[in-house]
Amino acid sequence: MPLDKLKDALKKTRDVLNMRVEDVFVPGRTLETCDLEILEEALIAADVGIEVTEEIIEAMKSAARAQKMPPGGPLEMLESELLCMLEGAENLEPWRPTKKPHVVLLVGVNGTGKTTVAGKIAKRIKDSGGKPLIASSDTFRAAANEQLTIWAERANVEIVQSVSGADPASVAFDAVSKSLSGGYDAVIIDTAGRLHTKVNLMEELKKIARVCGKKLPGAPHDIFLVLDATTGNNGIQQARLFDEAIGLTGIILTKLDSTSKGGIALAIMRELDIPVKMVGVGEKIDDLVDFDARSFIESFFES
Ligand SMILES: Nc1nc2c(ncn2[C@@H]2O[C@H](COP(=O)(O)OP(=O)(O)OP(=O)(O)O)[C@@H](O)[C@H]2O)c(=O)[nH]1
Ligand SMILES: [Mg+2]
Repeated sequence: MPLDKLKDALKKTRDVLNMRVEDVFVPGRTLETCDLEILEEALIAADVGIEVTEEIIEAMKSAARAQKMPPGGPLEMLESELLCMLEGAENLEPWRPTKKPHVVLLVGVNGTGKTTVAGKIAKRIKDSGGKPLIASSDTFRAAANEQLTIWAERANVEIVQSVSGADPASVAFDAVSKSLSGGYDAVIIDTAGRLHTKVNLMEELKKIARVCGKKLPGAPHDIFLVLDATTGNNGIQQARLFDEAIGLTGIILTKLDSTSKGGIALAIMRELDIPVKMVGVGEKIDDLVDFDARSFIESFFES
C-alpha cells in the first residue's frame, strides 16, 4: 500500500488516538497504573467499535497482570494486540481482476463515492496494462451518466452510458455483452445510491446481479460495498444489510482522509466477515490504495 498516502489520509485518526494515548501511557508508569479508561475513550472516538475496544482493554489488562510487557512498552502492546486481533481477517492479496472479463458491481448508500471509485478502479486496471470498461447503471440520478463519463475520460477508458429512467439491469447486461465481444479485462458497474432499508431498491440490485450472471455465468465476480468512513458505526449496519441482500465480496472504505474515525475499518473486519479491499484517500483518480491491516494499524501510531 503506498504508505505515504495512507499515512496522510489517516492523520486525523492518528491525532485523535495519539493525543489520548499519550495521556494514558505516561513514560515510566506500568500499565497497571495507566488510565485505561482514556484509552477506551480514544478507541471509541476513532470508531474502532465497542466490541474491539473491550477486547483490547481486556487483553492489555491481562498482559499487564502477567507482566508480559514488550520492550516498546504499552504502545507496542496496543499495536500488537490490534494486529493479533485481525489475524485471519487480513486482506492478504491486493485486489486485481482474476477473471476475463472480471465483472465488478459497486453498491452503497447515496454519496459514499461509488462513481469516484469506478473511475479510480478503471484507472488502476488501465495503468497495469488491462482493458477495463465502465458502465453507468445509475439511471436514477439525472447527472449520474455525465459524472461517470467525466471519470471515464480521466481514466481514458470506455464507458457504456445510460439514459435517465432506463432499466439499470439492461445497462449492466449490455456492458457485460460488450466486454465479452470486445475482449475487455474488466467491467466496473456503477449503481445508484440507495438506502439499505429500502426493500424494492435492494431487489433492483439483485436483478442487476442476476442479469450479469445470465450473460456471463459467475458474474458479478465481485460485489463491493462502497462505504463512507465518515458515517462511523452506522456503516456496520449498512454493510450487514447489503451483505444479507446481495452477498458482498468486499468493502471499499472511502474518505479516510476526511475523518478521525478510521478505526471503522477494524470494527468492520472484526464484527463482520467481509474484507476491506481498498481505501479511498482523496478525491483524485489515484487516491485509492489497497488495504493491508498491518500498514493500516502501523499508520495509526507512527507519524
Ligand atoms: N475526501 C474524499 N472525498 C471523496 C473520496 N471518494 C469520494 N469522495 C467525494 O465524495 C463525493 C461523492 O462521490 P460520488 O462518487 O459522487 O459518490 P456516489 O456514491 O457515486 O454518489 P451517488 O451516486 O449520489 O450515490 C464527491 O464529492 C467525491 O469527490 C475520498 O476517498 N476522499
Ligand atoms: Mg454515483
